[in-house]
Amino acid sequence: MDKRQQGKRTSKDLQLDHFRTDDRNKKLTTNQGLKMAEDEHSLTAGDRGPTLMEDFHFREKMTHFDHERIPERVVHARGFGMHGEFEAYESMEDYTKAAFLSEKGKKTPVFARISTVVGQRGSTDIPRDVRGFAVKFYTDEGNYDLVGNNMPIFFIQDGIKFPDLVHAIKPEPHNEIPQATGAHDTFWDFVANNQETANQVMWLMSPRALPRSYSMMEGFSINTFRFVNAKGEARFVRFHWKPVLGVHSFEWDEAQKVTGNDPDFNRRELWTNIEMGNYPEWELGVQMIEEKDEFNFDFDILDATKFWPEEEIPVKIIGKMTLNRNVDNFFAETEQAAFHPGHVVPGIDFSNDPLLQARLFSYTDTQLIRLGGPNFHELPINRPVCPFHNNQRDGYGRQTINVGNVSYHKNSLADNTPSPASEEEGGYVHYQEKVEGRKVRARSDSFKDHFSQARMFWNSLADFEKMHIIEAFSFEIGKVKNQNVRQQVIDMFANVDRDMAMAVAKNINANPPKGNHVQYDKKSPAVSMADTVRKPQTRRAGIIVGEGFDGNGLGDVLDKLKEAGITADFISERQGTIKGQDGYKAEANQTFTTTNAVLYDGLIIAGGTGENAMKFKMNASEFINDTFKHYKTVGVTEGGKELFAQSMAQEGPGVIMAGARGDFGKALVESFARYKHYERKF
Ligand code: HDE
Repeated sequence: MDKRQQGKRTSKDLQLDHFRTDDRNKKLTTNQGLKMAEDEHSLTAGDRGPTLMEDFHFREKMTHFDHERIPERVVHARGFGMHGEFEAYESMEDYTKAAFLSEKGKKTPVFARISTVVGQRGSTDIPRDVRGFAVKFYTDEGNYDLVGNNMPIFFIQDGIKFPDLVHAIKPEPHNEIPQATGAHDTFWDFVANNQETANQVMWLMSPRALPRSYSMMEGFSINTFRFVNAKGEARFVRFHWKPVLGVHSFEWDEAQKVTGNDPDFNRRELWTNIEMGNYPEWELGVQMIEEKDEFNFDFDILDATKFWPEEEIPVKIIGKMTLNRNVDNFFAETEQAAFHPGHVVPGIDFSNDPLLQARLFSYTDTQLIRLGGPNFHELPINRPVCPFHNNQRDGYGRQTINVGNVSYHKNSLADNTPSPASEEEGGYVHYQEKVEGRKVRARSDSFKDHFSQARMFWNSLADFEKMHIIEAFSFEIGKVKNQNVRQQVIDMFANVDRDMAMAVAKNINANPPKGNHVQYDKKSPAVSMADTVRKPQTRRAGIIVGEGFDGNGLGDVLDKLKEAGITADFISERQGTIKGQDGYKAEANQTFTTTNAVLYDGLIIAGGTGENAMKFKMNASEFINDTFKHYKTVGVTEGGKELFAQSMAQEGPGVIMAGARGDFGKALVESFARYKHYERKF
């Protein structure tokens, strides 16, 4: 509790105090509070005899252990949660009566959980996958959950297809292979037979599917919601989270190696940065469409497989979220957090987006099995910070002790309380949208263009992103065994871009695609990562040092990196003090085996050697080659030039040679801020 300072704490944090327990320096007891004199031996009849039935301590301890696991989430099983705060930049009263957006500077506690979708709870942080981006706002008017993803669109248009999609992308049911990836027959079979997936699949093949950090990815509501103001006027709205550090991603080769070296990379990175006070931040933006303009676009604004181009519908930035506190207990907080897009507050309402409508059913339903009954709202992490009163009672694990004999409405015994609140008193009133129609199982024709926007995405990308997509398709479809499915996918994506499909067909030895792409020339530059924000903060440098390294050449590099917020590890063949020339010393905290080049945003080569000179060279070369291949910074001091020359790397963009460009440290910081040097050609 030491890190929590009175005064800076949110209402949620203070509420959680009632549930926190610190077991340090306490006597061990049973769950009934009985102090136990022994905890290492079962109660037995004689020291070699059978265990006795009356050993309540053994039974309690073992029974609790036997029941420790709950089902993991059916999707988004692997996630990472953090506490923080949201601050509104201005009053949004003209658009919504939501109190947490009503005043400039108003702060609201939040809990965010970022997740992968497909992999199981124990899988990796860095598969090619969509990331979930769920935020619970503990507002004065009740919990508001913004449950989004890191891409602005989804695979399907109607939620009734969600079980099919998830069955297809999860490991195949007969052998539960492969884990955390869509690179297998059933997923691509689903894609080819459900062509509404085209747009989302293009995004999934792009670098967006491999975020370098959770703090370097966007978040989107995807679904269309409504803002409603106090006058009852409504607008359609979609939400965006824009990371302050910009959008940055791994290469696929890099991601696979990160998985091997540190499958917890993304969560470890955020945990560590939060502990160090480098808090991840995102600005919240909204795109709004007037009701009268509902049909003024060449896509349907209720279709979750379409993004709203930012150039046509600008994003208004309305606040900032800062995540500034790690959880005390992963299970109690992150695992038990229950999000739901239907947790809304007055001023936020739904649209008829058929994907959203299905979600409004699914989330409560899934919590009932996962969290074991209808009282999951009482779990500390899920409790609103405002009071809640109704006539619901009982159920597994009920904690609230409702006093009195009335648990029904209407009543006279308790004077008709708890009573509904009027709209003026903050009561939620659903937007009175007029609806009429025949009951049909059908989809509007306005949902049927599956390729124009997928092509718009392709048209808007930089060369490095297009190359990434071709390589991703080649990997993923290259893993598909069924030739028919492979060909169907190639033919399908020729609708997006014929040359792209041709290139993939060549790589996987499929037939050239039939047909040509749709004629759609519009672009939306905002969907490309090319012009993103580039900052040095939270970047990681590895400095290779061997015995006799060039300490002089490093000069003030360490200070410059630190000033810029870049952390550095010294890497050598062993941990401990490494002696350089001219009396310099470095404390190597990592070795070629405890770490790997892919875990850094760039390397600095300070030269030197090891006990086995050949092995040192081979290790250093491998580190340099990977860093260079993944377009990252390679800095070389005078004494590091020999090691650099022995690698496959070459001078060029992002390779900073000491002495060549004035201030070495400054040039390195700029290069780390830039991160990837895609101008580098192979
Ligand atoms: Fe979810 N989704 N989803 N989803 N989703 C779940 O709820 C579902 C969809 C998203 O960190 C489940 O508590 C359906 C879109 C996130 O705990 C489940 C459909 C988007 C999380 C569920 C979708 C999301 C979930 C599983 C199609 C982005 C993790 C566990 C109609 C806008 C929340 C759970 C967390 C989790 C259903 C589609 C985001 C089964 C039926 C689109 C971030 O209820």
